Amino acid sequence: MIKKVLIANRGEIAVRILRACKDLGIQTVAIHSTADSDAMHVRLADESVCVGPPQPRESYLNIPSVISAACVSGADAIHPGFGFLSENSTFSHMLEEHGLIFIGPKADHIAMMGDKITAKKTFANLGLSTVPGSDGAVTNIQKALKIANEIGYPVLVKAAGGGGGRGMKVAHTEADFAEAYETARREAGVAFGNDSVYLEKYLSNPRHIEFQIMVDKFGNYVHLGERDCSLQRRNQKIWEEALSTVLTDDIRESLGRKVADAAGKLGYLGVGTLEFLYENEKFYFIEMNTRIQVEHPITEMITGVDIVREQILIASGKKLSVTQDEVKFRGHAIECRINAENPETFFPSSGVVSNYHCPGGPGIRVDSALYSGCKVLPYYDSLIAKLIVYANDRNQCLARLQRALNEYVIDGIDTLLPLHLKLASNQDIISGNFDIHFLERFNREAI
Ligand code: MV4
Repeated sequence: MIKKVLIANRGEIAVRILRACKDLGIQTVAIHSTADSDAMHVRLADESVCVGPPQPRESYLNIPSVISAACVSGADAIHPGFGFLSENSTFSHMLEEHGLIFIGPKADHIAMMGDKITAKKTFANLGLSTVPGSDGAVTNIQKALKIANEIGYPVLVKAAGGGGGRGMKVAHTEADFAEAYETARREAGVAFGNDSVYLEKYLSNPRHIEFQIMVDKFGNYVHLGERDCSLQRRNQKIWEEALSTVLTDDIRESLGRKVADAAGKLGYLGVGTLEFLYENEKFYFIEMNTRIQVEHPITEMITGVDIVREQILIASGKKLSVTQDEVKFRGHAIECRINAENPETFFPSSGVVSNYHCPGGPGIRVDSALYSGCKVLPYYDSLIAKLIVYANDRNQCLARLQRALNEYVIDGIDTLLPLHLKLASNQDIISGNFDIHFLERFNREAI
């Protein structure tokens, strides 16, 4: 069993991982930048190591500093959380060479899923349906145009190195195609150092639905159902739900089994998420994430499985603590991401939280590193808290969500709390009538 974990992250996810370690009796080491010495994750850890200046590149992303911190503190494993080094296959490979355990999948699988073309091919070969498109990379404009015409417009040009919505261009007609293709290629080359692109039919009004899976080293695997993450803005999810209102129990069971079987056959290790677009009653696999996700708590609430604990157990060479038969879905959960942003312009906000009161009571979970008097810093991601609400059904969950949002006090900075209050009472949200474009329309109509 792992005895000491270094948490290579900050903020709410570092605190979340610390809590799982404490529940398992595992010692914890926090790392922090010079700007974060008073941060909650540092206070709660057994030990802490400063790894550099405020800029992430020089601290939380500084591989030699992070590995040195693990070596001097005697940690035997590193949990990367999400963002930062979590999907860096070089980092995970380097840990192996230092005799350190990376709490995450094998380096090969991280690299494989980092290349969206390889990921798509891999899961298509394992029996998942994918969006109609080019067979792999397109390498010149003439061939690309011919394939785009065959697919039929609108066509999406996607970067192999992209993902999470970065490096995509839509061509609505044949006349638009050359520019979309050239721009996507050029931008991908600059952003990812890889100008490889592929083509897909553009789905105009999909929902974003993802399945959580876990695989141990004995080849046991399960899925934990799906999350509906359609409410997003510029590819930043704002509100997530489990389960989705669009899946029947039968579809969940059959697609869930297909997804888990595919991960099992691949010899994947650890937890992962397979992303799908859902349109006209069909699911299309698009990408796989090889990290713990921001929205994992809603799955924890409806299944009772502690996914971070499972990550640590899997990395320690233990068996999954549940079989598929033991996974039961109960009730409904919603997560609201509380970002330090202006709720209308989404402009990031920083400063001191002058007063903090966090909601509680039945069905409420808050994952956050905030406290009264803490600083919200401009160097890092604006996610400062996650309000996770659970109830027996979706309507009760929405009622509790309103109750909790009204109770929540975060003074001194702008937050998305007022936006969430509006969403929680919006008729389309209440009816479950939304797709990935809902928030753009909602913001436009609000002005
Ligand atoms: C798409 C799509 C429409 N058609 N692919 C954006 C994030 C990346 N994971 C894939 N994305 C999309 N791929 C086809 N063929 C629309 C999106 C998309 C999107 C997907 C999920 C959540 C939010 C999104 C916002 C804009 C576009």
